[in-house]
Amino acid sequence: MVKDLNIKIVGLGDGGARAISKMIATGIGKNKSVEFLAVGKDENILLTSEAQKNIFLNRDLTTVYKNLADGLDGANVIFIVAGLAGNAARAAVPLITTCAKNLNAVTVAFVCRPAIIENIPRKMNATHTLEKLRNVDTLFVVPAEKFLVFRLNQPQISLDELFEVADDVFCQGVKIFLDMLLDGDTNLALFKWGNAAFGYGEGSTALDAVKNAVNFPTLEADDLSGATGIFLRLASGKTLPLKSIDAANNFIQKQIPPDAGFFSQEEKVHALGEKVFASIILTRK
Ligand SMILES: Nc1nc2c(ncn2[C@@H]2O[C@H](COP(=O)(O)OP(=O)(O)OP(=O)(O)O)[C@@H](O)[C@H]2O)c(=O)[nH]1
Ligand SMILES: [Mg+2]
Repeated sequence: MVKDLNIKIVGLGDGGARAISKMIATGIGKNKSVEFLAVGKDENILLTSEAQKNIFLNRDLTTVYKNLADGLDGANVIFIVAGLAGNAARAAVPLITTCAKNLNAVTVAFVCRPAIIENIPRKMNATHTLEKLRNVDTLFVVPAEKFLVFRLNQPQISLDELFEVADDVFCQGVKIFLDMLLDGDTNLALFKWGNAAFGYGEGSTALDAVKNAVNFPTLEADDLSGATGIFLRLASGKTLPLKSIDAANNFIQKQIPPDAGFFSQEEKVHALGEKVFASIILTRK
């Protein structure tokens, strides 16, 4: 059990740095002990980064490792946010997972696979880095094309616009995960989910919110039937009637294998008002 969570969120490369800047701008993690680090080789991106610590990536990996170890010191949860195909991810992921091991920290990665139109060296980087990411405790991989589904009404979307969607979706994913890490005693061993996916939905009832969450574009149609475990969090400003929570839980439980783990948690958050917000983290083989 961990009493005081110390969370570090590391953005790797231009993509990762942009994603964490958005997290900082939208106030993610501001009521928890969260610190942001940006790691990259583009000085312009690092100069404009709002992260508490910016680590310049160069060929001197010993110094980079030392800077990372300094930046990550004290962490018990480390998030990695990156475009899988980047050179920053390729260089820094093994260093971060080594630091995490030394700190005995739980590692959670949110990464996007390169878009189909990206070049072959980048795709090879992605394959290489994905292998290294098998060492993390929880891994969310979203293919870039998935982000198109969030903008079906915008057929002329550019690659840059697509990555803006990616940043928003990663903000949402990190927020979901942080919300599930309750303050006070947290059994971090529970947050080692392996190959995972997340979904998010809102509604006027718990059931509506859950239905929307399972239809979140990052989830596949057969994700529930193949799930090994589900974590569901329902949050609302109003007190949810037990019957409504039951309906939401049942909706999920009847779609997952009988031996899949199912955990659900409710939280009253005054600022949320009348709406119900459902977040799902799903684990799969
Ligand atoms: N989430 C997000 N992903 C991005 C963004 N821009 C690019 N990507 C994706 O991330 C991958 C890595 O790109 P960068 O983040 O620029 O990589 P880098 O580490 O700076 O290294 P280089 O490969 O040298 O550019 C790309 O192949 C894209 O798939 C962005 O703004 N946000
Ligand atoms: Mg780049």
